[in-house]
Amino acid sequence: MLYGGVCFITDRKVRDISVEDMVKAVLDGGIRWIQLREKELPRREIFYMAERLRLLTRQYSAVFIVNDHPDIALAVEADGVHLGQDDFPPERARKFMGTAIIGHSTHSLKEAAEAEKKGVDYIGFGPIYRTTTKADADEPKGVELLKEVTKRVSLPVVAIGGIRLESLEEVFAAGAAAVAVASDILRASDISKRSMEFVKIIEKIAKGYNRG
Ligand code: 3NM
Repeated sequence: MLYGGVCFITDRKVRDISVEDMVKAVLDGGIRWIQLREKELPRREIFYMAERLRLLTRQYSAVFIVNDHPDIALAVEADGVHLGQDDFPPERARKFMGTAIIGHSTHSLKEAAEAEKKGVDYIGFGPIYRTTTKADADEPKGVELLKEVTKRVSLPVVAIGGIRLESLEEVFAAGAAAVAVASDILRASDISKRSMEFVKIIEKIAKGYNRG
């Protein structure tokens, strides 16, 4: 599994608390992969937010990824950047990001296959299920297409979009290396407890696979 198998994606629209509070709660629940995804604030604010989250994630030895902004990722010494189809080209980001992690969003088999030539470390594929978190999300792609992508593409595939605790069995069975989750964790009454449930179920699934 990639970086513990679950990436938490920040979203202030789903839950009206500070990103520091949500990330702290998620880290306390045991998740060790955080992505700062901030679409509304000026880049200056995103930079300061990223700087604070870098400090926090370092205290937990967690992987920290900045969405959309390779310069901010480098400036705060994040572990990497996640780039969408309309963001800075990942193959060019590779040139100045060295060995930092580069993730890339894909929404079709074609995009997933093309990502293999871009020198990225993993791809996101989705939305697997219906999601309201991403404003311009496609129609759900479903687990059958996810299965096809994981079969055809050698990069680790991170399943995203409407992922819930109840979806974990089937998305990992479809070959996902990890899941990326926002609302299922943020809507929970206890964010830490929900995060812990994700970690526990994924550990159990991973053990099952090891037994082969
Ligand atoms: N990207 P939730 S779906 C950020 O399909 C994002 O690339 C997607 O949030 C894609 O877990 C998505 O609340 C939203 O559905 C993920």
